[in-house]
Amino acid sequence: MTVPDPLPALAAQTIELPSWAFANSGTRFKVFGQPGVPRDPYEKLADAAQVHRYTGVAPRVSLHIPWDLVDDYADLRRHAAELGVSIGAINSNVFQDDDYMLGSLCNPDPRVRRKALDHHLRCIEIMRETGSQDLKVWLADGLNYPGQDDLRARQERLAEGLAEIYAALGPEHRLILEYKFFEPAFYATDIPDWGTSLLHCLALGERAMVVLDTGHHAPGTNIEFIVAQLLRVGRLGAFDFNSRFYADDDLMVGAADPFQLFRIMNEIVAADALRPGSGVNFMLDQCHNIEPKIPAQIRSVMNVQEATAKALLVDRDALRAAQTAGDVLRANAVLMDAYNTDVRPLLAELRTGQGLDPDPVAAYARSGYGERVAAERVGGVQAGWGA
Ligand code: PSV
Ligand code: MN
Ligand code: MN
Repeated sequence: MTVPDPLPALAAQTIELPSWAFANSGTRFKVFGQPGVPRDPYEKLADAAQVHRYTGVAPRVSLHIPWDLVDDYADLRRHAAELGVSIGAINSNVFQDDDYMLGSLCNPDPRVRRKALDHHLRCIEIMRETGSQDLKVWLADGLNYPGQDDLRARQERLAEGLAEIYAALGPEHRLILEYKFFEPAFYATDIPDWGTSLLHCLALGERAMVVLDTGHHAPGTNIEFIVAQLLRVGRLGAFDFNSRFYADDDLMVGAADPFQLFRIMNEIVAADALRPGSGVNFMLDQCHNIEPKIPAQIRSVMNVQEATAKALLVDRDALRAAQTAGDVLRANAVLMDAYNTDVRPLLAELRTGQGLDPDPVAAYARSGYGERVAAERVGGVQAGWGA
């Protein structure tokens, strides 16, 4: 077996947390409030910093604007630094206002398009104020009925809007463009798939990259193929990791299908895209509706680490030899050997070596943080929909 030591790669890995995962969230049927949830973006960062404290690999937090509105972003940036974290991607939210009922950048009304553009320009200012490098664009734009609007005209409006946004970015910034095949629109979504996202990115320039949200595909889609394809052309900008059983469920990554997560991370490792600086931002996009949020984020980070560790244990030489020899069963066995390895002792060793508790969930529970904030904080905010 010729596998390099996985510990250095695991030690260098980072995972970005979503601010909204720490706020109250739910389905369209009910939002269950939890005690101690953050009342503002400052407290969301404090909770995210707990995840980093016990895992050591979650040093950035994505913000969603306007869910995370504050008066002074330089102050929020300082607050993050004091907590040992930094601001990650800025998500431009152009789906909450009544004005956006028929879309944002694709809306047939130029006034609404202008409003959506101006919001993105404000998000770019916030990137400058917070030191964020990624503008993450996900649009809820789409159609519910055939004939409702002109499909091609909407693509032209989209291309025009994205070009204006891209031109406003600094050379240190990236535009990362997310796709989703349905919801909230049910007949046609304006950026439904990786191909549409990639076409727009290619037209924009080399700092435009695709975001792959694992929950945004039809059931049965081979997501690792998309990962491999985007890596080939250097346009995989980021993941929004989560799990789905049926639709865009936003459950904990690795909970529904840990084997899929392994297959994705296997493509990442095979293409040497795990390295910091490889251009792929590993983010979570999840909501914890019935489970406690901070431990759920800790568990999610650990699930990504476990899948990564298994991918790093794939014997690449043996795999290539079996593939070259056309040995189907051997090639599959090499992959499955890695997947079936219990990597928990390895990750415990990693954490101990970093001065962390080998069991982050237990260490967090022992800290008493959850009980403390439940006593201190009254009136936590809702993550988004309806907020
Ligand atoms: C849309 O479903 C999405 O995945 C986008 O990333 C949004 O920004 C996010 O959810 C909000 O949770
Ligand atoms: Mn997402
Ligand atoms: Mn989603």
